[in-house]
Amino acid sequence: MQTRDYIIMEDLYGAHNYHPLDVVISRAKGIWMWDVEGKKYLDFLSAYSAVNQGHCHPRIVKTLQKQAKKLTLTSRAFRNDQWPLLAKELCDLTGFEQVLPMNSGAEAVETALKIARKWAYLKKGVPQDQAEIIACANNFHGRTITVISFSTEPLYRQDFGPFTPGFKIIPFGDASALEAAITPNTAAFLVEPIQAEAGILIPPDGFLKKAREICKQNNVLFIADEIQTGLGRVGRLFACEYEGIKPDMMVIGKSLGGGCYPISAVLSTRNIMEVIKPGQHGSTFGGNPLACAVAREALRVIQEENLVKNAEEKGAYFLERLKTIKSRWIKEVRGRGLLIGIELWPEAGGARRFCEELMKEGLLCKETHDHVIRFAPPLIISKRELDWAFKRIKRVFKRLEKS
Ligand code: IF1
Repeated sequence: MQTRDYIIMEDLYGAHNYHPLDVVISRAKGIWMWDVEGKKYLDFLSAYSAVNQGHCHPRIVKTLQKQAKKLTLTSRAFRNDQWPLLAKELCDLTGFEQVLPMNSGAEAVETALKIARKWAYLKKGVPQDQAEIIACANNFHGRTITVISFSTEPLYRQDFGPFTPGFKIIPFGDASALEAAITPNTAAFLVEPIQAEAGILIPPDGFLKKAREICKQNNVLFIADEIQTGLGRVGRLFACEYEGIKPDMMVIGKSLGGGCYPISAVLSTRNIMEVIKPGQHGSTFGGNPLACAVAREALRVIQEENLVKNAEEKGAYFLERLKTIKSRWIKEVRGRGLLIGIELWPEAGGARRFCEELMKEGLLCKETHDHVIRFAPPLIISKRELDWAFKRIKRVFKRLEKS
């Protein structure tokens, strides 16, 4: 079968909830991917930061294989010998006290919201069913009905109502709006420290710190969604570190599974986590030994291969190089670590056609919304490989400007 055959089959039998680039990948290693015809590409997306450690990382794959032969699933009806170790290692790494394991990012976000509501009733004394949670405009936290209930993107909400009540929206980066939105019934403030899907939007300096203080003063939980920004992507282990803040709850996912296995988690303090009692929340696959073994190795790889530092250094280098591209179509180049966006003016005709041209050059990336080209290579990338990519990006800008 060739590329075209796979595409025809996918479009016939697969639901059309995506509009992927027309490339069919069958193999990948490190930062490279190969399509079914054997053409090689540089992965400049990392499955939306789920493959920070690089594709098929030998250590992670080996751990996956070893654990798969030993024990894969017990459910939480019984205990297994991997989950306690992952929970402890995550706490040691992050400074949180307890972890609740789930599978997908959206599930972990929902879990954090459930904990926050219960905390509001049990610990803060909010009257039953009155808890409010504040989120930010242009947020992205996943696709479940509750999570899209506080999305501000019509595309994600259209015809999916009725929605879950109890959410309020403030502009991203506006601390006084947060302060004004808080009432005695506010349970939590949920925020992405950098809004990735919204177009790699970095909040004004001091916003997260101020928001954190406001939450503390008002007995409101500060929940950071580090699902995409976390685990090294932005040049710190977590994006919140840029402002030296520690959330009450943090949600992680994506490359926690090393690109091999889905796993997500909510981290918090004992005092908050203890509001959840046996039977009140769970998941068949949450905390399964296969996921936990993979996640433990995925975390070790991030630390032992210095991926956080590499993301910081290579990201800064690449950002500077991108800024040297002279094009009337570029509105702004911005990013932190290896989460970088090029925002185009509308005259550029949309980011999608740039991604399609880059694909022809052997570089795979994905636009976000209409006008931002997003770059997020695996964190193992070298300077030489970034130079390779840069040459092609520059070439594509030149070519499209002429056409
Ligand atoms: C898709 C976006 C990225 C996330 C944050 C929670 C989740 C995500 C900050 C939910 C997921 C993914 C979902 C994926 C595309 C991708 C994405 F463009 F849609 F926004 F990365 F930028 N919080 N982001 O970024 O995690 O349930 O998917 O495991 O196609 O929906 P999930």
